[in-house]
Amino acid sequence: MYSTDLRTDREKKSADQQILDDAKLWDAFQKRIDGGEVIEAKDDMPEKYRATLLRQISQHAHSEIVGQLPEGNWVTRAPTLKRKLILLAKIQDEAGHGLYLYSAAETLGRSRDDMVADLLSGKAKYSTIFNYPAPSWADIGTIGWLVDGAAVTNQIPLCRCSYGPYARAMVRVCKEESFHQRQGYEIVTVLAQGTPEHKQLAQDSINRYWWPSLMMFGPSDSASTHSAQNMKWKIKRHSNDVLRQRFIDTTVPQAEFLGLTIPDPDLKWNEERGSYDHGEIDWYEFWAVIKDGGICGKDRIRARRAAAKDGVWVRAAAEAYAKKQAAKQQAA
Ligand code: FAQ
Repeated sequence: MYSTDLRTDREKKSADQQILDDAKLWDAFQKRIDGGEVIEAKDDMPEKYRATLLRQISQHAHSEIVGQLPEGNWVTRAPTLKRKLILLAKIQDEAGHGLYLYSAAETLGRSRDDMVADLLSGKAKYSTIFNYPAPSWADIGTIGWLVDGAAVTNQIPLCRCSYGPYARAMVRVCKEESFHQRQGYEIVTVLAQGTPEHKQLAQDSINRYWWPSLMMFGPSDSASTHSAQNMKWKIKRHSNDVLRQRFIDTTVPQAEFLGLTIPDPDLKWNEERGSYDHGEIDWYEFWAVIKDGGICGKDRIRARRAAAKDGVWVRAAAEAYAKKQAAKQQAA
């Protein structure tokens, strides 16, 4: 008899209808996913699917862009001209990955300017790995070998992600990341086969980067908030722990081949599982780097803000040029 619901019967009916319509949409959508269909930008999709994709793809794009910074610091100090050229090409690839990913994210209805604004304000996340310093040349090898290696392990399944624009962007990204992984391993190989001092540089770098690389796969499955739903929607094809284990199993023999040690005293081959057992990841450190930016977080954001400010005239010039070209074409 008494109610605080002030809606008219007609309004109530339309709200109930909306819930029914949403349920029908969700049901039909899940059937499409279960049937292996690819979802395209103009298709109907639940708002949560759109939002979680936008979140993941924009974080991924930011990671590619911020990821250029530790390597960028080494361009002027690369030991030879050949190394400098390879490093420059790799960094350019990462910029390209950022651009494909921002474009894929834009198909979900948010502008690149808005996404970048979130990065610059510190609101948006990017991979924790790029908040660690790269103080030696060996780190450039290790970033290629371990960081790109972890990235490509995580990203190959994304080529089969249910959202078409993201999946298609990932195909080229993965080809390039595989090349990055190999060039990194080659740098580490040269160091490992050099003088004892060279080998020590490589070992110190693995000691720095091993655990942060494992953290790139995200929290353990029991602490992952998005995994269950995103696997149901086939955005993710495997859980964080499954991919992390795949990376460990591939990488440990590569380190052994070079006579380098993985800094994990609990690492040992488990015959029964056909896989390596490993030590506990320091999740306190992981969440602290996400929350406070770790050692380099403030520098990374400062560098991106400076780039945005210094690049204003470049963007204005590019826009003016594009307008001039369009006007010329129209006149012709
Ligand atoms: N860092 O529920 P989950 C690269 C956050 S590209 C920071 O498990 P999800 C190329 C997560 O966002 C590297 N935050 O989340 C390169 C969520 O927070 P939210 C980047 C992290 O999405 C190489 C919360 O924790 N790759 O390296 C991290 O299901 C060399 C709960 O986590 C990608 O982005 C982290 N490590 O799984 C460039 C790949 N982990 O948003 C230059 C695509 C988790 O609720 C040089 N992304 N969080 O506030 C993915 O596959 C997924 O998003 C995961 C996380 C696996 C990263």
